[in-house]
Amino acid sequence: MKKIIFSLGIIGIVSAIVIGGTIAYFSDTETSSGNTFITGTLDLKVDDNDDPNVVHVTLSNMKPGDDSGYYKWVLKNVGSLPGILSVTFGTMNDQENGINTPESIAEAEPYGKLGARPTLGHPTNGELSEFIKPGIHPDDIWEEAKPYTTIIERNDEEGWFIAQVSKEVNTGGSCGWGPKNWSVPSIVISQWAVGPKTNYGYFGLKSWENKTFTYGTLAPGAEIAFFFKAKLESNLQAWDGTKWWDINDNVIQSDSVQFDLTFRLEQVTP
Ligand SMILES: [Ca+2]
Ligand SMILES: [Ca+2]
Ligand SMILES: [Ca+2]
Ligand SMILES: [Ca+2]
Repeated sequence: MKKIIFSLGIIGIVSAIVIGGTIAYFSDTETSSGNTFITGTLDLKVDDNDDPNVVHVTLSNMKPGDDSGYYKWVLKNVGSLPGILSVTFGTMNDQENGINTPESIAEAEPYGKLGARPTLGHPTNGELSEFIKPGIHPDDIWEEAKPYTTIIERNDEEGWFIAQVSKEVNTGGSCGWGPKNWSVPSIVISQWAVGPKTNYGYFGLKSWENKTFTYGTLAPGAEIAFFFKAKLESNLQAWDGTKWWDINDNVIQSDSVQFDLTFRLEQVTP
């Protein structure tokens, strides 16, 4: 019996090598004294699609109180080697899309004098990304999710935290990584502070511009989902690192923001 199992094991290994050879994305064969070495593959698929692993997100026509719901992308390592998976938020392409009268009045208000933007004034290319919240304040995590949520890192001045959620429960509005069959993330990346740039840097979605979040190692054949959610509070306010200031909600009228998400699978270096 033992012998039979052993033989099957050999067959399994042989067929795995043969299959690996035929589906290899790139392959390099070097022969020496009858031994063959075949290079492994590193290949990421996003929602079953191949490179360039970039998705475009457009947020427009939003109004205070809106919630985009979760965007979800399933990432799969279809190569033969483990890889380090990460996502990078691209440049926030904010657009003013015209300024109507209420927006013009709001944008003329020197809310910077309240401390949020002392010298910069309003950007003329729109400011939606500064007010979009890709997260939730730790105190606002939904009650049903609290017992399953463990905060791993937290920075209240910059307004973010990272948490681990042990059960498929909705924390109430954050992005991150999660099992592909879940509808919410299990590793929550939260940016809850919004508003114009301060000494602490940008807040809101704008603070994720050109930022990379690493998931960790994705084994060959493994899948994980990335979740993204955008929210506009029903009353726009600005965080300055210590407190909130009221903002005239009309500053974001007709504004839109576009950005890319780039998923990357990189070789694990020993
Ligand atoms: Ca506008
Ligand atoms: Ca503006
Ligand atoms: Ca307001
Ligand atoms: Ca605006």
